[in-house]
Amino acid sequence: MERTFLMIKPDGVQRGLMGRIISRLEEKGFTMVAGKLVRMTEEQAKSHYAEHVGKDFFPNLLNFITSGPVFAMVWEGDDIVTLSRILIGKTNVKEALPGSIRGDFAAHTPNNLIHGSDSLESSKREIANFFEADELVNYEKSISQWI
Ligand code: IDP
Ligand code: MG
Repeated sequence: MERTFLMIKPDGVQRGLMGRIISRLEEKGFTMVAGKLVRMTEEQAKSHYAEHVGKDFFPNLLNFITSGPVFAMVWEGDDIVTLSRILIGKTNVKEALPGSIRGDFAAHTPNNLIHGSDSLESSKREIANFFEADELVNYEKSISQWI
């Protein structure tokens, strides 16, 4: 069982898509183990997107991601790092297929609604950037045997 960091970006919060995005993840069979609405600090955003600091789109990304609240979450499931990225869809909106969250709801690459960790290593670092260990809730869903 893996855990990953998923975050509804400010556009998803402002557009009222939190519920629909969370539904997609629930319907897939994943389990939310932590979630909170937060306004990212500049320092937290630079740490979260450390690999992109210095790229041409970074100033816009930093401005966007700190422009309003985000809904930060930790989700659990088998192979969830890979599977959640498929559910989210490709970064470039021109490549994000219908059926994926970005494919269905995002019309511009910078405003692509949701973040998902790209590896297990990233997920650990990103989770620690938002949550204390005791904020993650361990529980079993009785339906899990059917998923
Ligand atoms: P990801 O969110 O699919 O992992 P990354 O390459 O890690 O994509 O980029 C982080 C975020 O930066 C993207 O989700 C998107 O919001 C933004 N971004 C990435 N590439 C571009 C670009 O070429 N132009 C504008 N924004 C971009
Ligand atoms: Mg990324």
